[in-house]
Amino acid sequence: MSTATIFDKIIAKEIPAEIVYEDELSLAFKDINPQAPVHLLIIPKQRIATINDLEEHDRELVGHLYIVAARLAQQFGFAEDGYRVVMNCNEDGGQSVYHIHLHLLAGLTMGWPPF
Ligand code: DGP
Repeated sequence: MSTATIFDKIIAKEIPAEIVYEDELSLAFKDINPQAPVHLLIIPKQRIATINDLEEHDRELVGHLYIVAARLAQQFGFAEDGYRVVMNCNEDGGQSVYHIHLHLLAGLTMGWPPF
């Protein structure tokens, strides 16, 4: 079992977050340190530390996170202009919270590659 993170406290509503979507499997909220005009985090309520820890039975859950991201992009009105969805993994990938999360970034024209 992985170690609890700050995201468990957000899921439990023990600390505040600007929640923009919630269902039985997932939660989406504004990133505390936004890297774009719109920067949302979409997380599973179930704690999974990194992409490396995903198992076959998580297939549907991960798909669900992407569908939530797409719906939020539509809802926030930037689906057509475009946006970026990214999941960082471990130190070199830039992960700082060890509870998987999709970053949904939008509201500007992004460059590539991201380093
Ligand atoms: P990553 O570096 O990929 O693990 O992204 C973690 C993100 O989580 C980072 O962009 C900042 C955000 N974050 C960390 N702590 C909090 C918090 O307490 N509240 C909110 N809303 N976001 C947080």
